[in-house]
Amino acid sequence: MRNILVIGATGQIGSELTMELRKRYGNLHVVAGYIPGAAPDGDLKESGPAEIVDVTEVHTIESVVKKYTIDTIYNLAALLSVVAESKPALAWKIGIDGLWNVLEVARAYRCAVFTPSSIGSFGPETPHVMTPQDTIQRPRTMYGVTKVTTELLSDYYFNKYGVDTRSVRFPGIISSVTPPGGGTTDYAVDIYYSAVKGSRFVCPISEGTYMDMMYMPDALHAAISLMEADPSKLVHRNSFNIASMSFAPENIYAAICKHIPDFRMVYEVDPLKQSIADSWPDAMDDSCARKEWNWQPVYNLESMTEDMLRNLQNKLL
Ligand code: AKB
Repeated sequence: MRNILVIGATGQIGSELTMELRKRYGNLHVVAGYIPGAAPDGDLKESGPAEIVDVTEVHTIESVVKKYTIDTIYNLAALLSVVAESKPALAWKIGIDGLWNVLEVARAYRCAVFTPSSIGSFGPETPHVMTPQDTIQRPRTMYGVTKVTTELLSDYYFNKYGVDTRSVRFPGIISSVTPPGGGTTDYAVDIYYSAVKGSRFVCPISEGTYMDMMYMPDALHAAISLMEADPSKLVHRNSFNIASMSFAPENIYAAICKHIPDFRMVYEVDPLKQSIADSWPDAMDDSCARKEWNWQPVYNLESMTEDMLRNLQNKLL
């Protein structure tokens, strides 16, 4: 039985990952780590332990790891790509100084650590189509710089100290539960809210801009199954390309229109978001993840759209 700490448990991925881990390992075995001002509520609060954990304050990590004899940490503390461009120092402090603290505690208390990377770890010189697992990574965003550093530092702690670090490069994650904030791929969540509310969607990303995206259940499955994978089969660790669908705004719009034919979308391109999107892959090659730990997604654009619209109709109407 594992004892798990999720850092950033009230964020977009953390809120659902914590509940999924509690289903799997038992409520009392999964601690929701949150920062003051982002306390858990509802099921997340009721179903299991919650503690203040601020990655920038190493003692808050250490005391929770000691108190609950934690052996696995999911470190989800980060600023997303757009907001990191306006707060680069904070993005570094949380993403890298915070990771350093997590890895130091993991080294001392022999914890395994999952810290996600992202499609944002790639840059304009990266091959955009079927982006290979091992390729050039020269991002020009602070988010990307922190993600490449995350990959390198996590591998360093594995090679130098034997800390069991593992990671995936997440695409844009789509979910109906907790909205993302400050990302380049957020439009692919916002569009569903507009469609269900019956409002016109103003798309900040231009027609023809392809990016990898993933439905939350597949993202959760990826993180958990990688951490459960047989380590002897892992050639790579930090970090694996994972993919399930790649689309441009006109594709997701068309998928929604099959269910809501009078839905309208117009383009009003945001130059920052567009330049970030243009520097990211169109679609990644995830064959190493498939081979080394049997990664296999379930959802495609059509099945995700059906599920998203059903869930948001229940939530909003
Ligand atoms: C973002 O858009 O910043 C994130 C990501 C792809 O890492 N969703």
